[in-house]
Amino acid sequence: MQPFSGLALLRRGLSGQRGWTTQWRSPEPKAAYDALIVGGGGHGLGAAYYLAREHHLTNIAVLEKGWIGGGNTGRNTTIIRSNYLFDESAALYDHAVRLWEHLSQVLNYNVMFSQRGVMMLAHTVHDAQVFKRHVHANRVNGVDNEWLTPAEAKAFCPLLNIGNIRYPVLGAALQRRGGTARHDAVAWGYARAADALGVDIIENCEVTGIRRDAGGAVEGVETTRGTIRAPRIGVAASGHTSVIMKMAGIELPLESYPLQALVSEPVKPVFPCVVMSNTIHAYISQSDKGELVIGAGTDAYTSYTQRGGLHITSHALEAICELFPMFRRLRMLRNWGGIVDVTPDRSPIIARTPVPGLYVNCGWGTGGFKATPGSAHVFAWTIAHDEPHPINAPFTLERFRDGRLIDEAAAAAVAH
Ligand code: FAD
Ligand code: PYC
Repeated sequence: MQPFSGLALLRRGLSGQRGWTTQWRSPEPKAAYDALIVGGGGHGLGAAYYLAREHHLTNIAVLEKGWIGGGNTGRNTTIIRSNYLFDESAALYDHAVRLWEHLSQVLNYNVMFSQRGVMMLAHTVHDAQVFKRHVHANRVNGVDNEWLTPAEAKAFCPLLNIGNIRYPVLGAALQRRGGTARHDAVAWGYARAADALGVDIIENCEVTGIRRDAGGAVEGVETTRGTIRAPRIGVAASGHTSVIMKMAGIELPLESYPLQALVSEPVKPVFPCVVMSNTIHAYISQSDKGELVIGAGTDAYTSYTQRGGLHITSHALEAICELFPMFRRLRMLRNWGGIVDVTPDRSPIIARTPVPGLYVNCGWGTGGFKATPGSAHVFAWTIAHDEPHPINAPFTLERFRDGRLIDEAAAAAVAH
């Protein structure tokens, strides 16, 4: 895309946007492709982009049942960090952070990545011990993380109330390279770049069945827009992954829960960073539009309902108002939910499956947005080579059978 001067932009806007072109094509599905990606969120679109750019597989399509980015990619609170405990996770999430650092330039699309720092509050002795363990483990892995005293935490985020509150702030872990990005720009940026390399992005196309040949390998999908054949299929459908994998006879260790968030009316820039508190189930940042972006823990029950609920919202707001009393008089604009796919060890599955030609990228639970470029990059590798990239080799489906779990329940940092 050519950059416009302010005047050129104004002229185009006033001319009814004449001359503007769409950012990606809207093709009819072909009868056959070399590979299909199911799910047009960041992970699916990113995987298609890396398949085309790095593995030269361009006769491929992304099938999305709704509109791209309409799932969790466009519903999340955009927190990016890599302060996970285990070596395997540090390698995966920091791979993503390193790709985020150049993503706008690589895609020539401003994803508004802002490394404003993510601070995780400790309210109990147990929290403090866990976070200090994370700080040390992260540093061993070359991932930045530091322990702050309550006074240092307040200096970093001056609105924080460290006074006499129900859950006192005993300290905090700060990852300065963490931050936020503009969620739908990530979907749009990958879509535009993938389309430019020849990838077909097909919206309003729900996968309703997976076809297998006599030997059991995949040979295509049934969709609401007809049968599409392909010898390789990658599924990146977050909360609906288990529904799709069941079509191929595979049962996954996933539970799908709603995760809710809300935003306030927009205000002037007042909040310089991201603050999270797992113990009291709330976290907060400020978007570039000025809205305070606030989230809660997962709902208590499994469900496919993408709605917000007042009881969850009020619980999160009680916590936020105690930590940041100056927000007590802010009005809230809207709330919503997304469906997150949670594994028993709170780590993702990025792997081949027992069905030849079928690959899965799922189990990101409450925390997959931060991983988008890294996850997409290694998933594309896995599909192209029919074997995992060294970074995702530990994130198999078999680990749940073999007991090689990567337990990141504490690093997930959002209560489930
Ligand atoms: P999605 O973006 O959900 O894409 C999957 C797509 O598959 C969807 O568009 C869906 O329509 C499509 N699909 C489903 N079934 C079919 C079918 N049968 N046929 C065709 N298409 C299908 N993560 C963080 O790292 N930081 C955060 O701050 C954060 N906050 C969150 C806050 C909320 C409220 C929620 C809900 C999630 C949050 N997450 C966060 C998690 C994060 O959003 C997800 O892990 C991530 O976006 C998953 O991306 P994806 O591309 O795998 O899935
Ligand atoms: O994984 O950092 C995270 C996160 C924050 C809010 C939801 N998930």
